[in-house]
Amino acid sequence: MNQQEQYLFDLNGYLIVRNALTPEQVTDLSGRLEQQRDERREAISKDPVEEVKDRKGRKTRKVGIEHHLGSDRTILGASGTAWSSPSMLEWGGSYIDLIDLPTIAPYLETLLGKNYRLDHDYINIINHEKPGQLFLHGGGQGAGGATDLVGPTDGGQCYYRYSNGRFFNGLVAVAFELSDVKPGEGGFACVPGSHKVNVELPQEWKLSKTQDDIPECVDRVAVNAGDAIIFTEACAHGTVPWQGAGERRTVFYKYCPHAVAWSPGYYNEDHYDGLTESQRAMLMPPSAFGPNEHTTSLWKQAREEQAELKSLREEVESLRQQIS
Ligand SMILES: O=C(O)CCC(=O)C(=O)O
Repeated sequence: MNQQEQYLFDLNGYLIVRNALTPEQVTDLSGRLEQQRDERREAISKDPVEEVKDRKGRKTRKVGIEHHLGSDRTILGASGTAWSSPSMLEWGGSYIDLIDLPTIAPYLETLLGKNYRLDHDYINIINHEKPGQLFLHGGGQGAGGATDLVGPTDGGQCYYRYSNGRFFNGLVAVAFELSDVKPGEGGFACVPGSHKVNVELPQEWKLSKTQDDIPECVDRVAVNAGDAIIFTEACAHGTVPWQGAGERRTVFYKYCPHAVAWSPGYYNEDHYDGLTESQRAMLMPPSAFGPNEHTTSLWKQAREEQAELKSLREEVESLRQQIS
């Protein structure tokens, strides 16, 4: 991350990394996504209720799943434990490579420090059928306010600061664009500089149902397929309603320091083959100690217990079926 980029990030709270992905990676990510969408459409047509649970333990309905794939990691998988929440990492290929991408890693290291972790991932798809609306959220020093999406639980985790020659961020998002987003079409937007603001975003600016309602202080960001937008969650941001002919498909990987946790669900590194040491460290659950010998063995034991629980549950279920 060069001096100019550091200056712009500190000034605006976001940065565009051009060609962060190769055309081959865009093709691979898009292909795997479309395969998932096809499979889900088919599954939903057969069974409209998915075997997933929301944060209150209720079964979630199919609605929106096609447009909001992957996980904000508040949805649990069929076994209903924090280690089983679905993720786009399950799609393999380039979705695994994105965990620790060489074109992005130097930015994350500068913005988060050496030991950071992947907290959650998801994909957002907007098109003329589901254009979405702009809901500005985030805001430095809790300036999103009490009605902010992260406000009610904001214990200061949505922070941004620069001191002693270092950046400090509570959550850094990387938005990988799989399609071109031309000026005026929609997509990522933010209030530049709001990661340092001390006054709550005016209520009437938080929600814009159409592009005409959007306040002037908002930057709307045009990008090409393969570009990545890196932003601090502390910058008030959201998605501009879509007006393009095609579709915007954006993959989000969100990172934080090891001591910070946003998601109540953890990645289970044992679910993925061939991970590098660095990728494994980034998937590790949170702790102030970061990845080291002690935490590695602690979490390994927790994963083993999780696997045992899963197999015991399967055994009980099979006995139950034999009895009934
Ligand atoms: O659509 C976008 O780029 C913004 C997404 C967003 O608001 C978020 O991930 O918190």
